[in-house]
Amino acid sequence: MTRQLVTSALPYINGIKHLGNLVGSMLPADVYSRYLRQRGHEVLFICATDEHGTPAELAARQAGLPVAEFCARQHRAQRAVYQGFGLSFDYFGRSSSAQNTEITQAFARALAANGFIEERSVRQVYSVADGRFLPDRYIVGTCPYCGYDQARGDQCEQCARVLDPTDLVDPRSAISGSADLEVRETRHLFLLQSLLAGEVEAWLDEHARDWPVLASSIARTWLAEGLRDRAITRDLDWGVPVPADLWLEPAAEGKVFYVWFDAPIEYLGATKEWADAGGGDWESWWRRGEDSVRYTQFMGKDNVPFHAVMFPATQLATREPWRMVDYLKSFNWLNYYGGKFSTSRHRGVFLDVALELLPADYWRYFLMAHAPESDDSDFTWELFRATVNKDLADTLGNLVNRVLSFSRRRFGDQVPYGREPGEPERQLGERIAQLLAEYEAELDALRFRRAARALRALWRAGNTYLEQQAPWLRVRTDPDAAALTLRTAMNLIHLYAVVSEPFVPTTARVMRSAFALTGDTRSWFTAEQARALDSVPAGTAFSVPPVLFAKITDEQLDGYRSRFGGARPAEAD
Ligand code: B3M
Ligand code: ZN
Repeated sequence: MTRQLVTSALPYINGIKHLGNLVGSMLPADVYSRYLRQRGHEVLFICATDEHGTPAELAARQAGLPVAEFCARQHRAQRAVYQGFGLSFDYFGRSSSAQNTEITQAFARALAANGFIEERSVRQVYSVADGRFLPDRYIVGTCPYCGYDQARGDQCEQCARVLDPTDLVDPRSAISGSADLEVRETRHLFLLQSLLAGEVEAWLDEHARDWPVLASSIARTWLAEGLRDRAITRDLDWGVPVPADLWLEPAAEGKVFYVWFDAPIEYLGATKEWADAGGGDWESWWRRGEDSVRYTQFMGKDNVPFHAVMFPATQLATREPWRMVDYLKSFNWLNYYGGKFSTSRHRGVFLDVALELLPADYWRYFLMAHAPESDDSDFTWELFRATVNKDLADTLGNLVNRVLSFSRRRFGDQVPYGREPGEPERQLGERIAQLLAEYEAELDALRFRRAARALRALWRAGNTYLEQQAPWLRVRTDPDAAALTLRTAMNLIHLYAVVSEPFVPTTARVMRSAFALTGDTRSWFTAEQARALDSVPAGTAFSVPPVLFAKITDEQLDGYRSRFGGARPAEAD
């Protein structure tokens, strides 16, 4: 079995994320990590909060907290929510950690030593009232093209034109509103990416062949537009300090690395945090050596250029044997009634609120079954209800409760024997083994919607078998036949408990613990075991768990729609 390194894009620190963020990175990474562990791989699943940059500073200011304190609190809040969703990170770190600072600075020194860093003077907008340089997007003014008066210095949101801050009419600071702006000279370190374009391209040629089209085409487009040198430092206080020895002239005070420079390095930083907390040897995961590690990344499509082009360029430029991504899984957007989920406008469903409404498994299953893989997909309460009620409540939950409670009523607290399996059971075993193989193939290929479909087909096969055998009727005339059906169904439940775990881990645990199996260490089913359906022998004591999934009622649906807004947003919104 190979060692498997899995990372999810790092959620930004400025607030609790929404369902779209979850399904675009952390949740599929969790499903995949759980699956790999169950298949016997050694897995290291790493994530962290991405804590630097201007948005963090501004959010802290708005909360009236020093930025370090704000980030510490937000980190705890996000961690709690991810725990609530059952995300099985081996470590959930912080990009503001000492470990990340150390590795980021070491990376920068290596880049400088190899001649890939150049100090340049640039002219940038300075806000006198705010006492700081303003990033382009924090300068607002009137768009010279369409007259929109809230256009940002990097782009007009109304006409979508890309702007330069100096294009704006009546520019002012987005932070204070002050118009007292000047253009000042400042010095920054540039990473000479233009020198690395050929290498990155060669690397992509060799490694991106089997990536999903979404990821490889974004990477290609970026490369085709040309890799430009880019500033990797900023005039800010909050961030990884730029070491003094990297500047030509001494004392470039108050400079930190750009957040997108240190954020991907935090994948390594968080691994070192894990190691320092007693986890293991971090370098064995990140230094290319003899032993094989497969590295899979998960992210939304907007993050692809940074992971497929820029971070690889940085890694290559260190001239050190760092592990680079083997497979990059990227996602489109999950929309909310055809419009964007929006953190700033509070549109859509946020993760803390979602968990107050319903248990994690309802969300996990829905999101993965409708993951925006090949296209954007849409969250609507109607679709959510239909999925929960049909797949989770009717198909899986109902089978479990019906079989166990009926068997207890008719045959007592132990799995009944009945008679020897016959042709229907043989056919069922065949079907289950075949569907399980499909499910595995989809998960191996990281096709999550199709994996969810195969899982649903496994659950359905059990329902079909039960309908055909109808033990509820048969029990009157042929109790042994009914007992055989129930025993077989209970074996299905045990199989479902094991193989559904990546998608619905909490429910899987409940299903599994219904059976008093001694030494139940099975972590997966081979084809042969799936065909045999005999992991729960007759005589095993069992209990009937509470209803696994409650159906979402009309009143609930109405309540959700009116609370969260269940309609297409007006175009101008
Ligand atoms: N924090 C995602 C975002 O905020 C960004 C990902 C970093 S991954 C190294 O859009
Ligand atoms: Zn405009």
